[in-house]
Amino acid sequence: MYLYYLIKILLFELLLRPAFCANIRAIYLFKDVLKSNTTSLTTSNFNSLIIFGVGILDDGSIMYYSNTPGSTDVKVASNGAYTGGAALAAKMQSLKAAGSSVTRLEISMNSQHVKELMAKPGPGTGTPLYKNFAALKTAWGLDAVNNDDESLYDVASTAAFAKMLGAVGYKYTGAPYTNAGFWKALIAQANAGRAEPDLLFDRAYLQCYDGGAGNDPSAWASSLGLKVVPLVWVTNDSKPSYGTTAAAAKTKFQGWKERGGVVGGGYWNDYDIEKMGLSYREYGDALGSVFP
Ligand SMILES: *[C@@H]1O[C@H](CO)[C@@H](O)[C@H](O)[C@H]1NC(C)=O
Ligand SMILES: CC(=O)N[C@H]1CO[C@H](CO)[C@@H](O)[C@@H]1O
Repeated sequence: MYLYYLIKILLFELLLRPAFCANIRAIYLFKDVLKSNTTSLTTSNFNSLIIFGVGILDDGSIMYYSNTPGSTDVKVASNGAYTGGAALAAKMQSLKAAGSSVTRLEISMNSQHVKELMAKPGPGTGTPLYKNFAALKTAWGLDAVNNDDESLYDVASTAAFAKMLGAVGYKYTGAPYTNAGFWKALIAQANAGRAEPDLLFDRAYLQCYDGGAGNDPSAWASSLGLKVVPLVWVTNDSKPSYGTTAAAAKTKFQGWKERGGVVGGGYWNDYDIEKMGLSYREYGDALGSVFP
């Protein structure tokens, strides 16, 4: 009898628990990846890295904006080819290499030029934009594109863009802090005709700091029809009132998990962790203890 229960529990733990137990542990990389402590970043319990500061130009080229003192902006894809250089590609590829806890790499971008380019020349496979995203995906080993739209909020063109990226082979995600109506409509259009685990828009990283400080992840999950990944801002000297220590983050994540509707948690951002002399490991382990 005892053995029977033991086997039953073991089977549950091994086979079923991973499916029930969501465990996204994310961090946004605001700092130039070439200047970050990626050794520490990839060995601190995070499984999802989101590279901030990617943007599109009017000809469909893709930029990586540095956001870091002493760094320069780099055109990373143009005319259908990767143009970001071997060192940057090697660094990106290293983030998911053997020994890393990271299994998913996303790039995060705003909505600039999306509407114009979806109108003309459109989302076709022969367009510079399509080819540039395909080249960048291969060069950097990317899994998803994260939409950090905080201004355009145009459902039709954004859904067309998301589907184009889906055709390239990306997943699509969002970083909402407000305008749940937009995100709900976008998710519905992007995921039309799809079901788990084949959703195109498969993650919503919900900003729960600054403009989104009052957000309730559980309520957002209900209105979006998709469980969310709440984000908090690490200790920072820019807006200290939104700064969250690793211990405080753990308490917040635990509370949100108990209320339901969340599938992990994450942080804004690596730059501040390094600038403030904080520990990736402590922040990663705070997530690990709530979302193992
Ligand atoms: C990266 O972080 C680790 C852990 O905090 C530290 O031991 C190491 O010296 C750092 N490396 C660099 C290059 O700053
Ligand atoms: C991501 C971000 O805005 N970080 C800021 C934290 O505070 C420092 C100091 O004010 C800024 O330089 C960073 O940009």
